[in-house]
Amino acid sequence: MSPLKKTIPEFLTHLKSLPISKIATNSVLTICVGNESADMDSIASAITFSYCQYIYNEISNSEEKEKNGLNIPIIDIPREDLNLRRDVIYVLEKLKITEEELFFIEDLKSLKEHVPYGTKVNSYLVDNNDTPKNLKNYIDNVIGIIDHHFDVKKHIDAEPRIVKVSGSCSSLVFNYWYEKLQGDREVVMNIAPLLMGAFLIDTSNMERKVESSDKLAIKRCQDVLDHAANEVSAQGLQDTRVFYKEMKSRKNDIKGFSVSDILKKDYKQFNFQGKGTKGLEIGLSSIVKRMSWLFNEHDGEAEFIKQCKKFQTERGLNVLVLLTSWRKAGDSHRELVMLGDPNVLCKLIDRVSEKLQLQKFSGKLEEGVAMFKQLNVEATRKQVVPYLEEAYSKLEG
Ligand SMILES: [Mn+2]
Repeated sequence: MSPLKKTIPEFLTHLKSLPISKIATNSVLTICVGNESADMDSIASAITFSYCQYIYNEISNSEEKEKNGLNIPIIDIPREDLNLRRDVIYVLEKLKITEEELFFIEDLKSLKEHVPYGTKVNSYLVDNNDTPKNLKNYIDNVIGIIDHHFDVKKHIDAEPRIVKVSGSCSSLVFNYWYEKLQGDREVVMNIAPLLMGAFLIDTSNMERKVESSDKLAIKRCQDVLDHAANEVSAQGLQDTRVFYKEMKSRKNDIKGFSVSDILKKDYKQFNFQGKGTKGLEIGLSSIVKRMSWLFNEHDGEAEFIKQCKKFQTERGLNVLVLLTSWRKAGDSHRELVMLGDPNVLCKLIDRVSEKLQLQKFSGKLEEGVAMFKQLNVEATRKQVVPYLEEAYSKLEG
């Protein structure tokens, strides 16, 4: 076996200990970022990518090492918002990674302030194929992409540029590095909890959206875990059912959160371009409880909607969309709620209604609120966003 390599927490501590001159070399600071929802998959993908790059550099010759350099995994939210992601916290605890060892938007800002004048920020994007809007002002070049979202065909020269259907992006990141590192057993052991965490959440414990990339990654990972059944680091991962249940119950635990916390916990914002000159600023929150639960917990429908409108104003949104999903007796359920200008809502709904099989159950469209059951339960935000964007792109005026 090769000499012991750094674990992920050791790698992160190492990064935090380095002087800025070692982090930004040759006038370049390289980072790796997931998407702004900062869910399990995005965080797992970014940490895995940066960690594997580091290990790869360590075993490469000095020329190669110099060429690749380090990259810093950035989580695209403010530090204080990590606590809203209880499933992520659970997996990080398993890995003995603490919040202080991670890098958030503030950390990128601080790094950028401290690098020598003229330093460029190059970024790898994972779980995302266009520069996240929160970080637009910090990133100069996109140099590599691994993602499983709709391909917006930007950054065509990125290397690697892997954009394909996969249950979780972490599977694609894992496979990419598994091949480059020739299946290094120790590295697989170290990243296994991140891969398993993201994969199990994204595929609902392998019941939905499992693609060939996921099957390959899990097989590779399980083969290593099976051979290490007695090792501490492999424990708790063999029984995926238990691991999934633990994560899921934490992910679904949003009791006690404010409405604003619920809305920003799994949130993405876009600017859609239409035929007119004006773009549409649209925010989409994925929520793990149904609307009736939210109304109950937050002083009724009127008060909940009032808080949503406040959030909408604070973020300068023309449209706010809530996508709720939950499971009951083994069946999936979804709702889609839209807030915004009645005229725009009406046209958008008209154009996506059939694809999403929307069935109105509450809200007054003339007051700018419409609530639907979404009978097409397979469509997650990954599909809803391009549907709405296409609908908006065809609107007149
Ligand atoms: Mn993802």
